[in-house]
Amino acid sequence: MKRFASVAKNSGKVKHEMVLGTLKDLKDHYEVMKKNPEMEHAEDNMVTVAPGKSGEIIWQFTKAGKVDFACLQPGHYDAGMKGLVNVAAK
Ligand SMILES: [Cu+2]
Repeated sequence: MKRFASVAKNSGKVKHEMVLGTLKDLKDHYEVMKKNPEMEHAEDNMVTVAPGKSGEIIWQFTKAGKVDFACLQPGHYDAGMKGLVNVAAK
């Protein structure tokens, strides 16, 4: 259905990531990240981006609706690094 390609550019000074998922999955993962801040990710629904670098997520959505995303680096989610991808029906 909807193919989503997102290039995330990190122009900051610290590592960020973009993770797509349900709010519950994001929050669960965030708790794990707080205990393991050096976690590296290779899953398709997430990308970790070092300072000055770019990363990409390519994702196939199967239904219309809103899908959450967030940066799960410790402290970042709490600082408001989150948002919604709006998947259109057509
Ligand atoms: Cu971040």
